[in-house]
Amino acid sequence: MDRRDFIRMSGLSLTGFLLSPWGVSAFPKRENEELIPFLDQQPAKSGLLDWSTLDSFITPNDEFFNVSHYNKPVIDQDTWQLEISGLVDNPMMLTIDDIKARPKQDVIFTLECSGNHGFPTFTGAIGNAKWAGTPLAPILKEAGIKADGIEVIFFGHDSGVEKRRGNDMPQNFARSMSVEDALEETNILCYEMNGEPLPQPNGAPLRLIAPGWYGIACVKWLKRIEIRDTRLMNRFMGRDYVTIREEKRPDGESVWMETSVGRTKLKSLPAKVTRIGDEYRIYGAAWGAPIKKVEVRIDDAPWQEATLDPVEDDANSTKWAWKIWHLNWSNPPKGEHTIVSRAIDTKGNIQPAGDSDYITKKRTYWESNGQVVRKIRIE
Ligand SMILES: Nc1nc2c(c(=O)[nH]1)N[C@H]1C(S)=C(S)[C@@H](COP(=O)(O)O)O[C@H]1N2
Ligand SMILES: [Mo]
Repeated sequence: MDRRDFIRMSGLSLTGFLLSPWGVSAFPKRENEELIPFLDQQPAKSGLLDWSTLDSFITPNDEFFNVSHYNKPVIDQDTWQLEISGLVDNPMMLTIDDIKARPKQDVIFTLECSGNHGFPTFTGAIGNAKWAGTPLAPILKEAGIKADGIEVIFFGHDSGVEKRRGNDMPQNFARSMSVEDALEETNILCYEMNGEPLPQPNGAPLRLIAPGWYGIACVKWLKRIEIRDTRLMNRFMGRDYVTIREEKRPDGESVWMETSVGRTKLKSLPAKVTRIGDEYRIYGAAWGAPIKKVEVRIDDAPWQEATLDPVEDDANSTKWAWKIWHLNWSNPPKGEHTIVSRAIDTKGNIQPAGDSDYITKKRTYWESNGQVVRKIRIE
């Protein structure tokens, strides 16, 4: 039974595809399908996404991963205020009611930790949620960034002691963006996740959601937004979350690059394989850039184009969300097989192979967007 049969049988949709509760994307699941575990399947780690059971476009709040580097502050919403200060004409203090009274904007955005796939056991630091809040740009414009302001620093309430050059420095978590990047109209100050109040581990009462950026940019438990005239080079901008890569120039010269982790990179993976009788199906996801197509290679066969799960006409609402895909695999021969996927973006860029120079000459674990190879045995 294919998807269309299922839709007909369930009588849920006349529009050609099954709408999720979010109305934007279904998941191409079939009834009564049996999961065939990958041979290299790691036991699901608690707190991380379990790809082998992926069956929903939206990641429920209680299954969403959490990453934090210091403490996880519990904040009293009633006394909390957001400070907007530094090189601005009109410094501001905003209560949560002030923020909720402002225009509301939501976005379905796949948040991935840039360390995801940096280690064999760290592969589920990703989730897709509908985030809602108020746009950041109008607030920055009301505050009036002065002409010499170039840097927007987002401080969290969480803090730790950083040791540098003989100093013990208690510091709040902080990440920054250029003024130009911070003013992008997609950025929101977020207080709602999947229709519920933003959960405490995800940054309540308020966090930045920066669609198109790795998780590290999306500062939780916001305390202060400060405009300055110099670049921030703290731990999270200039030490950790710095990718070291050896690159070769056309003349063969080696150039070692150190770059701050920022915007997401094109990525995909095969998430799980199921079967109904001899009708096998490979499911996966692709994200990190506007996806044009996903291709799958089984063993040494040519790349085959996977089917992207249809989304509503208003592609804008899912522009920043992962694309769920599947490939039917009928009557696979018995024995061991490898399955690998590669995403291709609308500019024609191809997700790099795991053994490409781009990936192997990267010496740090962040931004690991190489192709993911899975192994499976068909009995
Ligand atoms: N204040 C603060 N914000 C933070 C962090 C943090 O440690 N402190 N961790 C960042 C990292 S590395 C990631 S991957 C995301 C994780 O968001 P989540 O916990 O909602 O999944 O939050 C980011 N925002
Ligand atoms: Mo992260």
